Amino acid sequence: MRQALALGHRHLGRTWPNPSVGAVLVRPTANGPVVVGRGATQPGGRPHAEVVARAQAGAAARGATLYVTLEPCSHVGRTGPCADAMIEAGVARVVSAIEDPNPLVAGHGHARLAAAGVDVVVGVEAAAARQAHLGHFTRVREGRPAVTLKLARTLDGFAARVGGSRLMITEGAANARVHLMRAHADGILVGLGTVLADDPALNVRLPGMAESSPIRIVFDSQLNIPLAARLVATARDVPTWVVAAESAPAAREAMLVAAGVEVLRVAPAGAAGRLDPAAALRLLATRGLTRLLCEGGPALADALAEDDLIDEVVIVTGGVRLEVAGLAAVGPSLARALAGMRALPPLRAGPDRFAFYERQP
Ligand code: AOF
Ligand code: ZN
Repeated sequence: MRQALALGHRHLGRTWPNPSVGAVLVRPTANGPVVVGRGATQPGGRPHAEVVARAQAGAAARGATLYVTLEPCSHVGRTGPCADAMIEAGVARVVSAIEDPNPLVAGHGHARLAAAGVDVVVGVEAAAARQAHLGHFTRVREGRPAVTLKLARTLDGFAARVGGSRLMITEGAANARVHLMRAHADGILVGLGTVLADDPALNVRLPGMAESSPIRIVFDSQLNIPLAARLVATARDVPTWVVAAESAPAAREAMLVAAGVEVLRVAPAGAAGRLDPAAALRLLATRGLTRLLCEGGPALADALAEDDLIDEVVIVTGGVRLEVAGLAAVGPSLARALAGMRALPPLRAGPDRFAFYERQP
């Protein structure tokens, strides 16, 4: 099952609207069990993991055990159900980590296998699988993508200078790790303030991983993003969505669209034309996004925390000090949210430190 989880992990960020599932087919032989097929959900969400593993195994799937990180599907989507494919292939046993919360599946996949005489075991590595498929769970159950907040802060706790000129907080090894986090997200979210302060590119700049750049998303209620911003200037290379309130000027929308940006309107707007973060996330889920990495800034992070929309937090503390008072990295609502979260083991990357927090189950 751990191998299956590792296989699914490889395609995180590339299978939306589907979860990235991993599957391993193992066949008993006189010399002990042998892996005969491996699969992960393919980029774009199809084919499903089980079908990939089965194709690799060929006739060796007969009598094999399938280890799979999510219940095999039972619905007819763009192809037939994975449960039926396993039955046809003669798979003898299915070890599944967790039930699929998708109401089209929701136990029917396991039941179908069992009814066909397949030995079914459910619940192996369930916690790891729930974590791996967190975005699928939040999208199906809450109608929103899972949100991981990443914030960088100086040793003295600041995210930026007051007035907001660009401030580099972390270095090489930490930055590479952040780029990997980006690659595993479906979308990267920032507020307009971060665009104005940092003019970020928000792409994946790891060797060989340029194609893993997720969709770049800006919450910008009134469409004030400058046309000269890097995100706008490169919108034809990496998809860029700007989420705005209904009240934002149509003329601005036309200019952004001409530059290759996609503008999404959220209704109803919150107070004074502001975006309601929960409604904006719901819209992103209807577009198929399951996993968002929010890279700030502090105002957006606090607004998300206030509405209880953050599932995971990653705080990267760089080795530098600002020395003067700057913009606090952690606002009051985020501090409250963090106090209720569970801290996971920290990690060092050069002089920088990563602290991880997750929502209590
Ligand atoms: C599986 N194996 O590898 C994945 C599954 O639109 P479709 O037909 O591709 O179905 C999408 C649903 O299938 C998705 O919402 C989730 O419930 C399940 N994903 N199931 O058996 C897989 N990715
Ligand atoms: Zn399937």
